[in-house]
Amino acid sequence: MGMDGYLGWPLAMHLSARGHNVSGVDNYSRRRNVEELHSQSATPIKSMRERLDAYQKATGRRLRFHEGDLTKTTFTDKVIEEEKPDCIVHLGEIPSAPYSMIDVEHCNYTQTNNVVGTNNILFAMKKHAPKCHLLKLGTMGEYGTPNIDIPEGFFEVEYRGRKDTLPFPRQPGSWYHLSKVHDTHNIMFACKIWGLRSTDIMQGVVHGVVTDEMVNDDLLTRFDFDEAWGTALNRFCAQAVIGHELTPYGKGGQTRGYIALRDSIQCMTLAAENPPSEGAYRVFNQFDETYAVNELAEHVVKVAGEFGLATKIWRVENPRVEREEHYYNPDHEKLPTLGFRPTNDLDAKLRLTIPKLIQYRGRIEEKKSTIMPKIKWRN
Ligand code: NAD
Ligand code: USQ
Repeated sequence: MGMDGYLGWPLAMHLSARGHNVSGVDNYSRRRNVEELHSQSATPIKSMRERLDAYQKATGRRLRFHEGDLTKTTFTDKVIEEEKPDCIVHLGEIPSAPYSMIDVEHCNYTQTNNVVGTNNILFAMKKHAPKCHLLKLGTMGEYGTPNIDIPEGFFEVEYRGRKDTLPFPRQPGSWYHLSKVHDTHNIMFACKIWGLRSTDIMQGVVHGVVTDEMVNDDLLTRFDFDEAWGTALNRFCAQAVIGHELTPYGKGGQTRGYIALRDSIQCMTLAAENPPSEGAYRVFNQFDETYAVNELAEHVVKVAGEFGLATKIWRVENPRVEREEHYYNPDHEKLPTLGFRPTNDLDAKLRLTIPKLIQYRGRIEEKKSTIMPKIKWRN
């Protein structure tokens, strides 16, 4: 679900390359929503039809595809009845915190799209594919930034002399992140009452653009850099390439988990190929390392310098309401136990991303007016 997206397209190719039969769903809303904010992907992405043909030409393998909207119950029901999947990787949501903070329409659009789409999948699974594994992309941002360690989903609590294992508190920082919390509760409930099985992935911020399956540029995935659709490290790389100052917000001590695109693909593949048992709801925290945004900016300045790019850091006023200096220590043991190993270190990953963006510098230049943040958490 969400096969036309930043993660969906490279994941579909990777699963297909491993011999799985892959079918995708998308309504192309990401393309429209980016256009709505007058922005574009730095990489020139092909239409889905062209992507499917280019992939077949390069590999001899064909991916299946259904165009449609997951919030339409009959559409989602029909796709799952027809495909009877063993595993659904659900990436088909609106992923932008700033976009959800624009106004009531964007908040409601994000939350309705995400919560209703997920519920339609759960009900269709119950009816047509009750043994299917739902691999759902949540976000590390569900937990927020508490002043204690963050476990993988659940923790043991002792209160007034009694003990229990409970879901770890969620303290998200945007209407978008809240939509993921609502999904988490709905999925956990569906597993409990219907015996469905699910892995809820709390993923950190993804960065990078190149994966092994992108053997030519017709197979590239999207790469966004504007204030709403670009994520921190990707934005910094794009900024460096056009000589724009890097933009850590506020004090720049905001710390998050970050994961490279190819590592995210590796983790989702491991989770898909190692499903939980019937009725089980499990949570994986998925990231390579944690970094403060100031540290990210420093890494980008250093690696961009190797490509002859002189880059400065500009601490801009923070448009968000968030802690700018805080404790952050999330667990991430379950995926390494399944065999996950990050492919290489952050600087080596930046050395793959930056040259790819240099190739498409003109497309970033064209939309550079979308870089500085204008969407504010408190209007
Ligand atoms: P994306 O927007 O590029 O991909 C999502 C795809 O789903 C898009 O192609 C979009 O058109 C499609 N879609 C959305 N709503 C749909 C609907 N109602 N019906 C059919 N298709 C629909 O986003 P992404 O960056 O690839 O993220 C994928 C998932 O991973 C999201 O759930 C996101 O919240 C989560 N995630 C992303 C990151 C990140 O840094 N990119 C980090 C953590 C979690
Ligand atoms: N930030 C800056 N400067 C920028 C952009 C961002 O300092 O130019 C800061 C933000 O204020 C925030 C941190 O960097 O403190 C991360 O911001 P982000 O835009 O990279 O990430 P976020 O809004 O949290 O959302 C992204 C994806 C979302 C995913 C989430 C994972 O868009 O889909 O769920 O990362 S996580 O952050 O772990 O929740």
